[in-house]
Amino acid sequence: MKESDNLKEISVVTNILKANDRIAHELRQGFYKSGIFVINIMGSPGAGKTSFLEAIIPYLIDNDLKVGVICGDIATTNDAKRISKNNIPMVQIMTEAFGSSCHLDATMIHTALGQMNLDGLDILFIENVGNLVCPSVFDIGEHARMVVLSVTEGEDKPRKYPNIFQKADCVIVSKVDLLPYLKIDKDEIYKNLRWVNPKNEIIDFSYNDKIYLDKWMSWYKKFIKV
Ligand SMILES: Nc1nc2c(ncn2[C@@H]2O[C@H](COP(=O)(O)OP(=O)(O)OP(=O)(O)O)[C@@H](O)[C@H]2O)c(=O)[nH]1
Ligand SMILES: [Mg+2]
Repeated sequence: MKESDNLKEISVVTNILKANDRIAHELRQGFYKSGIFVINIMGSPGAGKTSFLEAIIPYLIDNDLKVGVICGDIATTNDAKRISKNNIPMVQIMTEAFGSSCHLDATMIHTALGQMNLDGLDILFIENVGNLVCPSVFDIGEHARMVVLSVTEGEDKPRKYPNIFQKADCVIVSKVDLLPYLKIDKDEIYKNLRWVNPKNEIIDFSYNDKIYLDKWMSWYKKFIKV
């Protein structure tokens, strides 16, 4: 391959990201005008993204907030089925229709919004495709980024996949109820998260205990005021 071919490839990737960022910027402006706060939830496959949503949605509804969800997966409508029990506006994106993409992008979100009733929504959660790498590169018009990191993934993941944690506003350390059964040092997970990003909020989570939802709510209220 000639050096000039390499350069062409780089410029194509740059153009794709630029086009994505333009659409994401327009989406964010639209959300802002409609008073919808948008949270992009990322994390490894099985980290507990949907479980967090299953816990937080009824809690937010009880707090008089209107919530919508876009779920992203390569295949299946499993997550949508779990979330739909709450009877809220929601859409499942299956990226196999977009070449089995390992992340969501702004065009997919734009398409999904065309199928949703956003009237009166306060919060729109977007559950990204399970992956610790690619979702961090694509702006999807969100106002905040959350990463769900389960304690079963090991202490070193923030250092191995730093980008996603560097760009996060909030990290949920999930499945803490399993700690007594694992050889995992939670302090070490926190230390590694702080090492890659000293600023983001870190909140423990287990679907067994509502106290973690109160902590998330405190972060949310603080964040939307800034
Ligand atoms: N013990 C325990 N298990 C959990 C917790 N949260 C999630 N799990 C389990 O972890 C598994 C994966 O959870 P999901 O919520 O489907 O994970 P996800 O990140 O949405 O997965 P993908 O969408 O496939 O990437 C399920 O079997 C959950 O029951 C938790 O707080 N404690
Ligand atoms: Mg899920």
